[in-house]
Amino acid sequence: GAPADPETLRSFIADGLERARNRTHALTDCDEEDLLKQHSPLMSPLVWDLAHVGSQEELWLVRDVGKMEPLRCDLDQMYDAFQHPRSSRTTLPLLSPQESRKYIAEVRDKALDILQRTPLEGSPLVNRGFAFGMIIQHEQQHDETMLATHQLRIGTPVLHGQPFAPGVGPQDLHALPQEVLIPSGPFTMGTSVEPWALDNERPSHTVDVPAYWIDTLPVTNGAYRHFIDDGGYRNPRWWTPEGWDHCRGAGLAAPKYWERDGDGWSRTRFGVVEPVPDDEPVQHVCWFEADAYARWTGRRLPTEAEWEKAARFDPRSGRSRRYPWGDEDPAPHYANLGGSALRPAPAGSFPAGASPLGVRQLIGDVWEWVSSDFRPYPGFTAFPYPEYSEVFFGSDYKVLRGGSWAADPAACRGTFRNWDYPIRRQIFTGFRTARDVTPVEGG
Ligand code: AVJ
Ligand code: FE
Repeated sequence: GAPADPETLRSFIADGLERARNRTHALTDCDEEDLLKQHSPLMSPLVWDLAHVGSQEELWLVRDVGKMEPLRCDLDQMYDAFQHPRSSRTTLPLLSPQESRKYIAEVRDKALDILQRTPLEGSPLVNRGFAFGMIIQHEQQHDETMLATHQLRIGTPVLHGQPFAPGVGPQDLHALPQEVLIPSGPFTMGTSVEPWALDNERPSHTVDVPAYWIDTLPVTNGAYRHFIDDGGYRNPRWWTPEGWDHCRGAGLAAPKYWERDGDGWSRTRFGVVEPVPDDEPVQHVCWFEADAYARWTGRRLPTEAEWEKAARFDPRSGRSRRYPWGDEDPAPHYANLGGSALRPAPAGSFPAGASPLGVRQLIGDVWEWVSSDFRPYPGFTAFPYPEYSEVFFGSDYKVLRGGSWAADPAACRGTFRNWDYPIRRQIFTGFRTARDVTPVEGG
């Protein structure tokens, strides 16, 4: 996390900004045509994301924190996500790729000057470098969005996955219990102390959670296939009424990107066709599919509080950790984050990343749908702007937890909350299931 000492904090921020920018450049290092094209009505052209990260950086770091004159007022509307739906952005007079790179580099130069001269304390906006942390997270979130665009792209592959760190693979699968009992009792949810936590993660508050069982691992492709084979997509019994309408209307029959291949399944991953690997956490399922699968197994999705208690609660100390493995920042032996793998790790990987009670892969690999709607915590205040979270609160959006393989460590924590519509599948989403404790089990 953000260091306390101001000089160490400054270099930590500069490093975070640079890592995000390197990633942005790597994800936009393709033909002009690929950058300008609408790969899917669900996504912006990559060149919009490219300039949008600079536009947000100008707004918050150059104008708000630095109190400097605007560089490009004329771009504000064009790169405001609320002004133009994603499907319409190719019709805008967007900056070219070259102009976008030049613009974001100019903004970055100014932001780095401002970083050197701004005291990282005083107002909540700059305290412990918050605004800089917010901008790092913003760019990293758009980098994940650009990966979803790349996955939708048709054509010769331009991205190539890197292997996992040695020794993180599944070794003790046979010894792992299917599910873990989380004892009843209160735990601390959310945070008031994590310096770069966003408004929707705040404030910390106590939630009393009855005992429940939760899957040790995310649901795998192999397990999910049994749901398909059992006619899960053709049986309204497993679906909510809206879910069933959507399943029928959209013609859902398998996770997005799956194709029938003889009596098995294959999928295209960033332009390369491969068999669907049984041992990998399922991804590209919407909330309705996750919910239906859970009901088919006689179980349910965990609530958001259940997910966070499984991920953070340490029964020995009674306190909530920053991550399942403890308070240390993510590292390659703890979790699959950062986007370079281009895939989730096999279920059962990362024994070092397990929670105190033994739940695995809560951080990284796939975003996990939970049953809960995206709502504010008690005592929520929008900060620094209502359009980050507040305008999305309500019953339209479902919560996603834990971060995917495409999320960067800077934008992933035990308290981090993501959200999307329950029909969304182009994002890197999976899930795990839970169940109540029966009276016999004595919860
Ligand atoms: C938190 C991932 C839902 O991508 O819409 C990016 C993050 N907010 N720019 C999104 C965000 C503004 C947001 N999600
Ligand atoms: Fe944005």
